[in-house]
Amino acid sequence: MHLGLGAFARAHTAVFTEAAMLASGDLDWGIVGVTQRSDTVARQLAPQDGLFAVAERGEGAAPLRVVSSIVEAISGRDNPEAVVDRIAAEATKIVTLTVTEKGYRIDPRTGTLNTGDGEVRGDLDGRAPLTAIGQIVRGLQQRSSTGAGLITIVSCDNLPGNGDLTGKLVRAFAAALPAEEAEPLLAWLDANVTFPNTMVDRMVPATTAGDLDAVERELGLRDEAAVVAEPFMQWVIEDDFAAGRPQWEKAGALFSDDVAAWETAKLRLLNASHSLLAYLGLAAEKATISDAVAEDAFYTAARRMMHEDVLPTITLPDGLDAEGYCAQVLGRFANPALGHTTAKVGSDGSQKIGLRLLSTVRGSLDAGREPRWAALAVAAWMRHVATTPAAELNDPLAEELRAALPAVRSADTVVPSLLGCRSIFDAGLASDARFAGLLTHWYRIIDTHGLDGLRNEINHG
Ligand code: CS2
Repeated sequence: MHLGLGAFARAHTAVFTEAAMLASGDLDWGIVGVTQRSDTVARQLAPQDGLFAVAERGEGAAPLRVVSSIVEAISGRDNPEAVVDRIAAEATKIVTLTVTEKGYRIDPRTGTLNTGDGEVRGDLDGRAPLTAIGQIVRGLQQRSSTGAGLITIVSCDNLPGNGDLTGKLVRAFAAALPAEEAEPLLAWLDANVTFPNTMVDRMVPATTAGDLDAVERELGLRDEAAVVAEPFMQWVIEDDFAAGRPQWEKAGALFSDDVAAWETAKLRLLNASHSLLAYLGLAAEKATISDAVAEDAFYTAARRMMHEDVLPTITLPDGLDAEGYCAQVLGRFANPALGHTTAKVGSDGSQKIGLRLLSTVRGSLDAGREPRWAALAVAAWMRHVATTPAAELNDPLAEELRAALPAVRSADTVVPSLLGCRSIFDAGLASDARFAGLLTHWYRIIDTHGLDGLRNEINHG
């Protein structure tokens, strides 16, 4: 089962799974994909028998590939009972998920499931579940009563300790059920379900109409579910599977006991500089990440953030060379054929900056250093929030952010107002004068001196 059948899942998990099956000859696997909020991909894949093309873009691109590992695509919104039944089915051995940060419905104040969230409440109250965690728990609950046996839940989202976190959320949901249901279910979960941690990596932009036309010319067929992706792909997985798995290592996945270190490195180096470039790019009207990184000053800011703010605050996994990794990441951002938009990477900032950037800010401040570049990224995000027309801000906390913003918007008013959002900044960070000073400094430069001011400050400040 795969929950969250977006472009990333098709270009990553489905490709790894098919490649593993072909390389190992173990053909007994197939993916039932579930779309979460929108049924578009399920509707696109159904008449194509689940087949779709992956078009790699950029240097080293492989020829167009038609992927056949998805055997069924269902709309979770329209068929929630089917999702529960499939998770409960004896034939299902693994549930993978790519539902994005916001799909986990975490309460940022507690770090666990937000049981006050209306959708989570709806699922807890017993309707056919619509949230990912609700779907998993209801499926597992049914599984526990039919004796369908062991199963593995694999989060493939950009969250630190994504497996441990998913296990925690699943248990929190189970514990919030009436006691007579909760107790046996929690005991069953302990004995029957594993939640390995993973780190996933591949840049996959949203497919455009132009991409579909290009694929049609190459393939000679119209493929409504085609995806484009960079050539690079990586998957690091903790080998903790309760009921078997495809031999993903034969497709290049790395099984490791040190996934946490891989995930931290990827989130704070790659995703953090992706966000930095997205918000600087949005401020300077650059439509794509490759346009943003082509601006020398922005390239410098990303590079210096990685080297000066991030690397001193993390421990790299064995086998990862810092210099090589950072250079490779910047090279991947520069891929001009990918068309990864700054708007897409800049979306859902409230869900991303804490994990990607504030972790580095905190680590640097604790060590007595100024997180100059990570603060630039946060300031650029703040300015994006303050200058984007209310209806256009693509963020699940848009309402809360809008309510926090002052009527008159300048560095001196926006920074303290947004720092007051406890869903994003904890009290310690919000009251740190060094951090506030850096944010105000950068915000003012972006706001009043524009691109030239930024160039000047980044290069000579
Ligand atoms: C990006 C990621 O949209 C975003 O927030 O930073 O989706 C990024 O492209 C992937 O994590 C790369 O593996």
